[in-house]
Amino acid sequence: MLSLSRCTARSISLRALRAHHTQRPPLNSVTEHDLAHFAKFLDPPAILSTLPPVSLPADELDQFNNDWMGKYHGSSTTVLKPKTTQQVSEIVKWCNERCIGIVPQGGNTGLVGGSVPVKDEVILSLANMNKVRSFDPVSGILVADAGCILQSLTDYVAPHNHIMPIDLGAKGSCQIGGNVATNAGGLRLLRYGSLHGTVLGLEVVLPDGTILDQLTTLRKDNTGYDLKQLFIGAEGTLGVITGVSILTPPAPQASNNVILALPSFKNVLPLYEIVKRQLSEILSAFEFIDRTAYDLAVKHGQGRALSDQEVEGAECFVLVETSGGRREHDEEKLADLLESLLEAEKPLINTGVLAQSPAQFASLWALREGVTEAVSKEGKPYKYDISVPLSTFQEVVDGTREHLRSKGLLGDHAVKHVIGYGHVGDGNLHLNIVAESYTPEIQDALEPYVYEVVASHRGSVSAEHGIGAMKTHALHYSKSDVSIAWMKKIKDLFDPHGIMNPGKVLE
Ligand code: FAD
Ligand code: 2HG
Ligand code: ZN
Repeated sequence: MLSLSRCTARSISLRALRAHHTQRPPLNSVTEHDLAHFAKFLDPPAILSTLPPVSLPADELDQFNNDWMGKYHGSSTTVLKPKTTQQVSEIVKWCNERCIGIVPQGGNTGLVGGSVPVKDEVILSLANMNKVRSFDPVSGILVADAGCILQSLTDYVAPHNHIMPIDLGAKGSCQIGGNVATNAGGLRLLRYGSLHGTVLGLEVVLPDGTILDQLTTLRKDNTGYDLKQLFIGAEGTLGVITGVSILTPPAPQASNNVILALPSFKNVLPLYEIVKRQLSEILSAFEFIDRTAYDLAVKHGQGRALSDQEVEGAECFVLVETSGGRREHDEEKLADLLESLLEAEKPLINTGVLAQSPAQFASLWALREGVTEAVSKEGKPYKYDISVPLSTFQEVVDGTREHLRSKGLLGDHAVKHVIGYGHVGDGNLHLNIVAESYTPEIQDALEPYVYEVVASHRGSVSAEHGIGAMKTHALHYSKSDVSIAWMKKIKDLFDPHGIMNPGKVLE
């Protein structure tokens, strides 16, 4: 009976179909027979299933089937939680032979629907692969299981005076494997660059179950094609990342931050130029939130509100962080900057609020990092994570608001807010449309409108969150037909049966 559902039986026709990546045969559902196989090498607690003999109630799988925003919903019957790379390999090999789709899942904090099934694929959770494998305090090179939570790695390297090169609001839940799989950007990219640079090696289980061991700890290694780069940002469509080797920078001896209140968005760019010039090597973040984003963060208890006087007349805010080697030196530079900004003939800022203690430092950051959380508490968010020229940030936000108004969709019972925030230093705008509920009318008004705006600026439809299930149809706004055709060839080469995270990245 098993051989009937094995996709190997269809390999001849498959070969003909491979040229047409989208026409693969359908994937199979998990059966009791598959569970019996998994039980040969996984402990009972590692198999969560609504199927017999496990027979859990469906709601026990809700946290795995539904995404962080409550926007994307899968209907998987089975979640597997392996503890070792070998177990991951056994699972993937079996699923490949049986043509069962697999969704690798980290902390399930992704914002593009990539971490939950589109149908009933098996969810392969990395949560039980959470050990640090090695850390060298001299080089700062950390090797860890993919399921380690980002915050726990930050805590692990801190006593050795190192920090992770990546930081983001989801750090308490997201996993390093998920960060690598999405090539997450976050709040430190301006200083430490992207994971394409800081990840030194990966261990990956390929779609046929082969373990690709590239977990090296070398800073320099020019030995032909750098295969690991393919898995950074592949969102689980080419294999399961099981181990990560990453370069952690030394912890800065001094960190400061300040929130600057600006009367107009027009001032952001000239301000960025001045801040870059004056702070030079100690500038480590330049983040922006517009007034509505700030108000929502305050309304939903993210960070400490500034005083009425400090926010009066502010159209937007910029958070500047410095990280350097000598406290007095950095504080002097920041104080000089503030003085020159406030005393300028035509000041670009209304005021600046400087953190005076670690608690205030964290509170100012919370105002920026907490916007995502605040938006989710306020309503249902439509999230566009785009790269466009800095000079167009405000135009894109205002244009979207006007567009929705012209469609009669702005108001208490449809779209409540259109907000902009993000990583100015990286040219990355987060355009969030906060609605009362997800509706086809709002969806149709936003797309392709937003993507056409992005394309008109030769921007990217995904600056850092990825494509997931949300933007497969929009990939062509940022990638040429030739690029997409080569991406499909790569996908087919690694995963001819299309089992790895089906329906994500590529249609
Ligand atoms: P998941 O959400 O579980 O998965 C994301 C994708 O990666 C899926 O396609 C999944 O299949 C794949 N995947 C996960 N683990 C593996 C693995 N081991 N092997 C192969 N594929 C895998 N993103 C940013 O870029 N910058 C930010 O500043 C940022 N801030 C955020 C703030 C908040 C409050 C939230 C909720 C999200 C934020 N995100 C941000 C988005 C998200 O946190 C990141 O994309 C994060 O890297 C996802 O990690 P995760 O472990 O939760 O992965
Ligand atoms: C951030 O920069 C994250 O805060 C999340 O990338 C952005 O929620 C969003 O749209
Ligand atoms: Zn971001």
